[in-house]
Amino acid sequence: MNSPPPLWIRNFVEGRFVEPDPDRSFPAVDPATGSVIARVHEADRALVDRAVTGARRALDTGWAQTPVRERAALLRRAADRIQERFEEFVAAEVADTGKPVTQARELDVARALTNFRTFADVVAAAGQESFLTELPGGRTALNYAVRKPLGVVAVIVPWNLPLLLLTWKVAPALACGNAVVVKPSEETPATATLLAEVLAEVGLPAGVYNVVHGFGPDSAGQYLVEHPSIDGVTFTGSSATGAHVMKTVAPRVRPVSFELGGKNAALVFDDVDLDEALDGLSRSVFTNTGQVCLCTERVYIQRSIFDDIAAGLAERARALRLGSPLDTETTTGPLISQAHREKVLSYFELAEQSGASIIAGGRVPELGPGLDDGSWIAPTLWTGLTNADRVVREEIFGPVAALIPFDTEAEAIALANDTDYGLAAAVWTNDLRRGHRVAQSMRVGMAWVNTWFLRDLRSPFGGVGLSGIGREGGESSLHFYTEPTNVCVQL
Ligand code: NAD
Ligand code: 6OD
Repeated sequence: MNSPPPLWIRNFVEGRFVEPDPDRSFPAVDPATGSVIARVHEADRALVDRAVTGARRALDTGWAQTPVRERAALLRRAADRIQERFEEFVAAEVADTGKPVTQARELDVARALTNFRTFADVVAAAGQESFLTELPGGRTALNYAVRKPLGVVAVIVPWNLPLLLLTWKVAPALACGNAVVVKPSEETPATATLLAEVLAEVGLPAGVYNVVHGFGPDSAGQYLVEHPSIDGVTFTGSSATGAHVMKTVAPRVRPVSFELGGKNAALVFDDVDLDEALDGLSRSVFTNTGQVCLCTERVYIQRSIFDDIAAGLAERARALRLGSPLDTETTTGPLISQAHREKVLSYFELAEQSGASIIAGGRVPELGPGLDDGSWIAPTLWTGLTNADRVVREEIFGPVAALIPFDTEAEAIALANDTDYGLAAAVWTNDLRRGHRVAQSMRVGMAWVNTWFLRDLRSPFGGVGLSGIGREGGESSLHFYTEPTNVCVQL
């Protein structure tokens, strides 16, 4: 019997899907089941070149000059069209990542709509900087900055929140009149491809949005960042890859915006409402199976409530429901791949070697036929570790956290800031003054008080140290995706 032809995930270049080459392809795997769900056409250097060259042509033949109100209207139509095709996006994201369908609906795809609508509003409301300069003799000069698109922007994104993170960059880039060449993660190619259909349907000119599939080194990612016609790179991914990308673009002095890894701390003070803090902590450790750059992997707890918080968090970890992503009762999906699970498990071993006690999880769960070939892992909590241990210093990117006691506020701040990363922190306290004080003393890009991952997309997002370079969000995005020309007129 003949097997059915594979479902192809294709590259999108110059406004068209490219005929796939079976000799240059790789499988897309559902991490919940381990089964192959599609084949992905890996772009070669020539195809990446066509994408970049086509993007440049699209810019030069009119997109860069399109009036802002037209670009904003197009972004709004894109959001409306994603809404119409909502369940297709949900299904594609769930199949690629294994994440629970409820999360895909409420977070991933919902945020794609909001990303497009927010940046339509932001760009429509944006003004220009101007200064009236007083000169000797009573004369004046008018300085004003004209903002122009950055140009052809390489957009490279990871697998954890594929559509959310992609549209977080594509929406402002298009709003500002750029053309983009997108390289989604090799693990999650589907929704970037679906977005190509949507953007074509709502009338985005050919060549403005391109998708090239493949890996990083010696593949589409590297070909893209090496391309001499790229005007800037916006990248979300690991700190190691970010450093590599920076080195690649350095000889051509291209701007980069980097949203990188994290080893985020939560600081829990003894005045908290225990249940409220525990619900928040549980969300911040386990959301998306711990595969969110903002997830908490270090929980510092004031000693007098350490046992209560440890017991309550362990209870919540055990209550999480691992299972079919399509079951609306499922709270927790698999890790993205077997390779990533190997990495996470290597930290389980390290924790054991460092003398940690496991108070929840610590193993590969058995979920029964159909799921046992997936890359599942039990949500896991350790006590007995210190900031000196690798498990507490390195990003693991799984549903795990180390729980560590502290005595004083000063000690908590020092422990939380004792990291090479600097993405996010969450402070849990009912003392308003302490909340502000501690949050402001965190060496991070984003600090929350009594909440986590609450986002206003107009506020700056990014990290310090190994966690990144630059900020995106609201005005910060407009700054990255445009170049100003200052005009000075003596009056
Ligand atoms: P990764 O760095 O391995 O890959 C990210 C992307 O870069 C992928 O598309 C990959 O194919 C591409 N890539 C890899 N090598 C490349 C190269 N040499 N040149 C060009 N492109 C290359 O990261 P990942 O494993 O996909 O994602 C997990 C990491 O992303 C974690 O470290 C996580 O913290 C980080 N992350 C950060 C944020 C943030 O906003 N700060 C958000 C999400 C994820
Ligand atoms: O909420 C966002 O805009 C954002 N960039 C989230 C990043 C999550 C990291 O995994």
